[in-house]
Amino acid sequence: MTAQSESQDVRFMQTALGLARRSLGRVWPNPAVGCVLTVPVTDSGPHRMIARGWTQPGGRPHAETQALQQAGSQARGATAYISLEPCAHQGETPPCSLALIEAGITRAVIACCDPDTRVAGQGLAMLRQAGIACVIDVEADDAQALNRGFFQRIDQGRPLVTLKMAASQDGRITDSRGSSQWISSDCARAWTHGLRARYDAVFIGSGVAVGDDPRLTCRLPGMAAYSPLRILLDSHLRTPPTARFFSEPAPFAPWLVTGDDVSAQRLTPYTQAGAEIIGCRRRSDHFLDLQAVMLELGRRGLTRILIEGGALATAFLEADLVDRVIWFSAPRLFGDQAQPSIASFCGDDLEGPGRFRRVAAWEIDSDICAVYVRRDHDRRARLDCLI
Ligand code: AOF
Ligand code: ZN
Repeated sequence: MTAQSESQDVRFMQTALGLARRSLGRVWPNPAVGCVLTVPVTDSGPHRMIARGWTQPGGRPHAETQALQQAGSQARGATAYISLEPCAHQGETPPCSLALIEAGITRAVIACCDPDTRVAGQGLAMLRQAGIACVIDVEADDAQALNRGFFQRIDQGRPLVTLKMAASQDGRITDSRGSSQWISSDCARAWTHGLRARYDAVFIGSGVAVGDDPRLTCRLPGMAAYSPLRILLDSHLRTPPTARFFSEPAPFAPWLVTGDDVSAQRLTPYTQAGAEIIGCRRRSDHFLDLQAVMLELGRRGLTRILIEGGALATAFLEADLVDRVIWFSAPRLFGDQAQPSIASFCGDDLEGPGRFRRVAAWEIDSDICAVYVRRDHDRRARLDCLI
């Protein structure tokens, strides 16, 4: 393979990954996949793109189906760039591998294998058996990082967890009067709405629900449909059923996670407010077992969860359930009467050995945003695939 065609493969795969990123947060329980079809401009020259596709909301149709439909008969003899191995199983529609074969694709460039047991190498085998030239592991680090949530749900049973914090320069999450709503700048908050759109669910605890009464939707212009599922963890039902968490119009009914020992009678006002109840077991100290909560969310198909600050941060860090951290620091000082961002933490440094490494930090208006990723994860991935 020439250097030119290798760099062309990388370039088109990056385009496919950019398309996949569009579906992040909207396709659970499925992965977010992008597909680009290309044909040579002249007989042996560089390629041009003829069609693009990405996994559609809800997880179907798959990316390849979309691109093949767009290409029509032009797909004959084309090269397909796909950010995940095409599926090999019969779902509501035939397997994508078969669709690519039938459309007459002659070469497939694939970023990484699909660990779903219904695929797991079989998609690639089908393509090869049909005589399609296959190249695998092109931009694999980025593809793995982008779908880290899907991969993690398959091999660990739980979703990817990103912790988003907004604190003052002296590390407080409320001011001295206990209000925590407006710590970061307007720009940082708008950026957070974009972040919400790329997650399957936003997750808060009762402290945030009672203190801030947040809506947790994506309120960027024209993006209401991108609002993720909202999940509230409230082990002792401290949040009133009148909270905006329950009443705010959103694409999905909210989920309320509480103890599996809570009586149906106490839950009635919440079900009447539209919440779906998830009962989880408690630890001996009466708080919920967070590991069990995350496994239950994984079982229900969630791949990416964004925890929005508050006291839950400490509990999740202590339980070693945080995979990525996005930390906003505002140029403000609230002093020691204000609530600390991390209370009674007995772990080690954020950047300490075995925990996280910082992959980026930049200014958003007057705030600084820093991104940390689990030290052993995604070492060579681009920032775009990590946030
Ligand atoms: C692809 N292209 O765009 C996606 C794929 O429930 P189903 O039938 O939609 O299948 C879900 C599985 O398909 C999912 O677990 C993953 O293995 C694969 N996702 N495959 O060829 C796509 N999203
Ligand atoms: Zn498919």
